Amino acid sequence: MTKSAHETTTGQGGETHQQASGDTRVLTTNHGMPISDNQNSLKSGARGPTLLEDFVLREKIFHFDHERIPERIVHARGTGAHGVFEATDDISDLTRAAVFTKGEKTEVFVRFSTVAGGAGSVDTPRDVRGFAVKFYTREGNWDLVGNNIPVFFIQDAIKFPDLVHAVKMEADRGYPQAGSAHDTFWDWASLMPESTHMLMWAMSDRTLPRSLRMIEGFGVHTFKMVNAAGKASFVKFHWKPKLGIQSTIWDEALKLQAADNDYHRRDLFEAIDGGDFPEWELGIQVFDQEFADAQPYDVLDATKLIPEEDVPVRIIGTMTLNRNVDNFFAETEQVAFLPTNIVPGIDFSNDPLLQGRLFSYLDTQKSRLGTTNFHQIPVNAPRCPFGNFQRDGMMQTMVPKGRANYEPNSLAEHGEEAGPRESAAKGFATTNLASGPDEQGDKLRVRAELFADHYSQARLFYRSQTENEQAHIASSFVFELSKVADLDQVPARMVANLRNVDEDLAKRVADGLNIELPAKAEAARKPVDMKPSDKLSIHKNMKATLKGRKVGVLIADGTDAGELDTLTKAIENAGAIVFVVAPKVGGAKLSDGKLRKADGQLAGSPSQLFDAVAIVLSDDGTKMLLKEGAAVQFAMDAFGHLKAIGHSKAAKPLLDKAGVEPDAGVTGTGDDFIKAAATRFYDREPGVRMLA
Ligand code: HDE
Repeated sequence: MTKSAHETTTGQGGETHQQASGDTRVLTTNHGMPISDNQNSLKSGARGPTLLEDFVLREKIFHFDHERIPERIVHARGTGAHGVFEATDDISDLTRAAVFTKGEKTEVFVRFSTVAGGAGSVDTPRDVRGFAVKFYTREGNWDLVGNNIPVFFIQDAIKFPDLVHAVKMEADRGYPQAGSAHDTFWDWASLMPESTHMLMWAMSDRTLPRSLRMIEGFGVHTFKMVNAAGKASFVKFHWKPKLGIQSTIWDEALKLQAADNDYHRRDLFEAIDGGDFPEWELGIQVFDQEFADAQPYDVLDATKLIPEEDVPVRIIGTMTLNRNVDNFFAETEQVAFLPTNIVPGIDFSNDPLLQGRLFSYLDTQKSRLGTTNFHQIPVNAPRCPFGNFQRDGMMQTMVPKGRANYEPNSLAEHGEEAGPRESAAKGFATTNLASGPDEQGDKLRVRAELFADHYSQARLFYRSQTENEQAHIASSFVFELSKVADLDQVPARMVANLRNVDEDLAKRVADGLNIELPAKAEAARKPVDMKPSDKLSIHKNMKATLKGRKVGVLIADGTDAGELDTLTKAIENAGAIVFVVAPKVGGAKLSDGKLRKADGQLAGSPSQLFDAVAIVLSDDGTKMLLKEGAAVQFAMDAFGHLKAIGHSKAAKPLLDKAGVEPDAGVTGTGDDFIKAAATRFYDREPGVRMLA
């Protein structure tokens, strides 16, 4: 149902209340009084002063003045959507959580985010993406607040404020916004060897997603699952996108920032709006104490992952995002995720990063949303019945009846409503399964022994990448470190750390910066060689598909109508969206004399917005566009960003001018293009840019 502006939604059930006036068409004050004039303030004479008496003006401006709430200290820029999770496998041997009953469907709300930038920053910086899912289960809300990278920068929550201060805009100058390529971040990172593994991921194409629909998600920490008999197992959570993982490349991401600040949120919104619902599979890695004890890393250390080759990911459900929010502020901005939102059958581990998070998120919601009653905001409220004896507070919207606001009470004996009671059988119970030695004992400000290995998995990650991906990582380090003013100290310190990861990588970065190779940093614990894991590479796991993709088709006056028609049908049949670009947005007059409307004007629709492009022009159209820089750039960037370019024969001079050289990705406009458009041509890269 589409709600009109004058309706308000309140309460847990999301029911719609009509205004007190009884007439839903009449604009009213917040207190229901019908307003006769909402455009002119009350004045003493037509040119006289505005009167204090004007409560309509006062209420409107008062409310407006307070429209903003503090943005999230991290993950401020985000976008959300509703959906459903369906459990597809019987895992009652592992957990008693109702959400995992085979066939059970649970409503979800997901918020994706960047980490460092403010709410008004861009969608495509090099940054980690938040992947936070709220499951409204029948046993209460379960929030799986993860990222698109399976490890984290630090091992202990006490370091988080330092990490965040270092990466966000610098304190004195207020820039740079939304990026890690600056002094304070690399100063901190080069002094923090435990961040090295995460840095490898951050410098890889993982932080340049093509679409939020094409990212993986990870719970990061080790959690526990507990079955009905109380038996606990360790688990790691994974989200796998059905569209496959797909990233852009750095030059493309930079240009995307200029072409469309909102690239990712628009992409997600439009896909859902168009009925192309993004889907992920939820998988778990399950292991026991014996496995944990045998690994060269600590499973409680959030800077480590468990290779999928060692513990395969078992798929247990599917999530489909099928509904956009009705109101960005009410839902996406006000949604409050809490790692402490857990349900019976799932439990925490002693990961010291997770333990710190269990404190942090509740605090932050009170500061952001201003009240302890933030759980009553519709997007946060459980869908199952809930109740306790917590009462009152700012913005209380529930109206509990009767006197029962304490326990124990015996009010029921007098026939009064006595309120809810705890249930040992149904309730959450903390498991006492320890994951190894030292989980209890003396009070110490220390970390467990294996946490001192900072490099083995950074090496594992690097060595699991394709040659091209390794070159991207080396080039990202060079780019980011070249933005550091203190060239003498910081980059050298970073490269000294990288020598513990991989000598070749360290050399490439030093070369790229043109600095001397520094002495190797001393490692707190000698790294070990782990077996490379193909699953850590994007390129080794990419799907050749046009599903969920967008193809830009450049046309102009004179374009062959038949060729265009056949091509667009073929693209659509392959599952992609066709976006027609023309010099004028009103369209182009095709060979059949008919006007073909464009979806975007050439100057505002550069090729970085598309996964592949086709250039369908007549001789005259080509002649005209040879004089249009945006058209030449369209082809040049598509080529430089390693995309397929399909073209009509007549368009060849435009491609020549753009420096497009023939290769497997440069095709005609027939089937060869449809096949090529499903992939990218990474082999082309050494010919178009110098990588480290
Ligand atoms: Fe967060 N994090 N975080 N974080 N985090 C927040 O909570 C924090 C960490 C993650 O879309 C804040 O509501 C601490 C790891 C996501 O609303 C805050 C530590 C992971 C989101 C906070 C971490 C995350 C947040 C800011 C170290 C991946 C966005 C606003 C112990 C597993 C959720 C808010 C959304 C948000 C604290 C580390 C993911 C301040 C103290 C590790 C996806 O509470």
